[in-house]
Amino acid sequence: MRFIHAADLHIDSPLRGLDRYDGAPVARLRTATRSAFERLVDRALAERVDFVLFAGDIYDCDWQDFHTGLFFREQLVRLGRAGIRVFIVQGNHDAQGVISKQLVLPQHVTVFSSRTAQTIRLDDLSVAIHGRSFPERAVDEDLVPSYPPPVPGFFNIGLLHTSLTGRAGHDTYAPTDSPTLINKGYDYWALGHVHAREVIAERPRIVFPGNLQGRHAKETGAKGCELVTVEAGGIESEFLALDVVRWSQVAVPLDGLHRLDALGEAFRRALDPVLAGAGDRLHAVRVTLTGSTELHRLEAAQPGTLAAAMYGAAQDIGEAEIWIEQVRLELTTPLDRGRAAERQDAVGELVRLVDSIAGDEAELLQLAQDELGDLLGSVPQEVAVGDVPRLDDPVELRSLLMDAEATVLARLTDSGADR
Ligand SMILES: [Mn+2]
Repeated sequence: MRFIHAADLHIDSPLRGLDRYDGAPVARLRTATRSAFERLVDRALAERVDFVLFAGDIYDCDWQDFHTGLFFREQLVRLGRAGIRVFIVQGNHDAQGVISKQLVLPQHVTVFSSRTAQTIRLDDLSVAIHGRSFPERAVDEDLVPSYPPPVPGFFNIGLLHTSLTGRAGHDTYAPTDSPTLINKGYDYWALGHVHAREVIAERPRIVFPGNLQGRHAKETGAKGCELVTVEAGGIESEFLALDVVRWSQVAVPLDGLHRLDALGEAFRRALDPVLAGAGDRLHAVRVTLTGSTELHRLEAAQPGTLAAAMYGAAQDIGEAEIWIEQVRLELTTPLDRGRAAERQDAVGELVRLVDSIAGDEAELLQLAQDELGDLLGSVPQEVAVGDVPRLDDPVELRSLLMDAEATVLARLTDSGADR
């Protein structure tokens, strides 16, 4: 017996703010959640699974129109034609109270009720599937006590949307804990809600498969579903990567690199682990340049130089398609600060000032608030996300201060880096 367990498809999730990226592959990013789901159906057919489980959040929110629901239904029909049954619990994003439009699903699809937990017996496979949907977005109670006891002699599966004891970045819904799940006596808990894949326990097997397709730079790494084979009571599980766009965050250390033409190689090295075995998809990469380099001075004299160098380096990579989502700078200029601070000129004065601010966290935070608070407060919300320094983060503020110092030093000394 084989089945697929997936969750958090978030089909047609709106990707906000793409317009501000020059040259973003907008169409491919927008259709990625759909394409990943089509790949899931392809694999289900190829692996000839007996059924497919969806542990909630198939949709991101109420549909704009019927296209979203009809797309999902069309893919379910493909499964039905191959005799593959489908079982669904609704989560916080696609709770009955969230999706206002109605669409009748095909016969081979079961959506669990939100009023009580139910058990569906598949007698031909000796499998019992227990589940309960979310009636509304917010479910505060532990749903597990309402789940029926296991069916003796059957392979028992619990289908549940939950945050468990809480997970960073995820709202708390239908909270429960692993002892409660284990004590239920089921063989497999097919969980959903948490977007990072996590195997909670082996026996019984308790798994968050993660979402099917990453949607932004914080949902990094391979995304997909679980392919589970049950034979003679043993469970074999395999993760299937189905994402068509893979998000990554890559740090490129530039310490000791002082020439622009060395950047391509440094980028390539940093990217190697990301591309290993995963070249056949679009890679969306957030790049952070770190370290102490003369190139910081060049950037200060001609802002945008380093980002352009990264875009150029991405163009040179032949075996995979790379889109650089953003280039962040966490750089310092190599400078003998001790000696510079002793100078009795503008350079010395600047370095002493910067050192004193950087060394005093309270002053740093105060300065940021005084100088930047009003300015940042007036930036529109959609611009502000991700791009604007956080005024309460000393690390980010120090980096900003070093950028400012490099800019002033470049003006004072008028010596660009080696080009
Ligand atoms: Mn959820």
